[in-house]
Amino acid sequence: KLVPFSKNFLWGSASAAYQVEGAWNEDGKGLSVWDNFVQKPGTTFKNSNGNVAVDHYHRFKEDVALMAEQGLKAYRFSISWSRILPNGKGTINQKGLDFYNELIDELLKYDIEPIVTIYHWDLPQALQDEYNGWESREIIEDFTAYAKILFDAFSDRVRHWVSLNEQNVFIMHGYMLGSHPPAVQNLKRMYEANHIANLANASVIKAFREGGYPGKIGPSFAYTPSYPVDCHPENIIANENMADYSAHFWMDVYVYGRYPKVMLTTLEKMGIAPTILPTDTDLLKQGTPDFMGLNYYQSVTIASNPLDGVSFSGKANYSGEKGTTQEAGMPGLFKMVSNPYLEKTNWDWTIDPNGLRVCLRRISSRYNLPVLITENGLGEFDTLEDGKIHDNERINYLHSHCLAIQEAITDGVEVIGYCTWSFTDLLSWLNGYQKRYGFVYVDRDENSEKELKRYKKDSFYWYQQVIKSNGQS
Ligand code: BGP
Repeated sequence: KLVPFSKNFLWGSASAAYQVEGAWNEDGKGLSVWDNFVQKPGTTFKNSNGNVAVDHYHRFKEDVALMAEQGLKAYRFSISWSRILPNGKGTINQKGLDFYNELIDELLKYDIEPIVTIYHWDLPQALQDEYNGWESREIIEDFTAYAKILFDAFSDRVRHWVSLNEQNVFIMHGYMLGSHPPAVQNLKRMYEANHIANLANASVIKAFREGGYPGKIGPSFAYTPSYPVDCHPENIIANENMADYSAHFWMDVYVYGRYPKVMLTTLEKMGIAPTILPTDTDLLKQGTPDFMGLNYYQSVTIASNPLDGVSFSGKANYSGEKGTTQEAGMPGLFKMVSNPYLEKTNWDWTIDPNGLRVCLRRISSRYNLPVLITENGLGEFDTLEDGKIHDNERINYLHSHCLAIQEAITDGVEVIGYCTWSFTDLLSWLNGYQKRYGFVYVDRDENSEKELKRYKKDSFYWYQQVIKSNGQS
């Protein structure tokens, strides 16, 4: 028998500043690395950008009213660093603080709990220019100072803070795949930048504690759990490599303040291990999270990969043409292969609710932390017909994942809440506007903003019932 969701379970939905706000150069906002990156032709799908996005900056009251109509208990959004500090540090832009103050107050008016992400990838360009952003230890102090401004301004009303969103994703895309800014492809620099991001994350959590602010704080991690393709010993080891490489390498540092030994040894052998100073370990151990934020979309299946095998240089599917993803992996460590038991989306992401249960159980058992699911959802083409959007696939996806959460709760995992990705449709970083995730359809093409009218999808009403019945429907 399944254990019911707790009475104060946070049924929520999520977004990120760059993906919804627009107003990229208004009211004193400074440039972010994404504002710059999208100017270069060919960096995103059909050159889509967040200059206007879905204009949440000007329409947040309309969006929050829709959240209230749906009955949301929580809304996770991120703060644009360069809206608060146009140069990344120094003078505060009061209009930036005003915007988020108004947004928070508007949410609270309807009893919607704000969950605030401090960093969702839009690094101030000024810091990239000055010292190469995440590659310099100077960012630790600047990121902490920025976070303290937010704690001072909003912690009277915010109870859950997300420090870094998907460090594993912005670091790997930024420094290995070259598909996010600063679009570097250099593993040595990647592991250095990653280590510095770990220190910055810990420093912010430490500052939160030392400041005596109320509430809880933790990072959001993009956990893609992996399964061995079969029980061949080489595939079992490949899957162990993948688990260390893609999951423990980050979460162990957040929680235990140290890297998994086997992975570190591998990086040392390759000459790409980060420089770890003796004082770093102290800082990491002082900045451990209150909860683990979990972003879950899909699982992967793993096989062994010889030293001259596939790398991550193959084509990724950013267009929605099913079956166009090429095999990828780390030579000598692992590669990803198809799972015959799982369906895939048009972007070749597996649909695997059981994978969410696996993540929840593993986080709970390995780290003994409560979990806040900060993202989960289905990206698809949706069609607007007579003002309606029949997104049954999304309903099925979310429904099966809610069941998996309940199973994990029954297994003994403490789950604080569930934020679907996303509330309104929004910009997908590399996949443009045609890949939609929202409960609310926004009428917008890749390169034409239309009138950005909002339409409630079928899933909007479905989730309304889920919230109303506290997960019983
Ligand atoms: C996560 C990000 C989100 C969001 C989501 C969907 O990695 O935190 O910002 O974009 O993935 O991914 P995509 O837009 O690539 O489909």
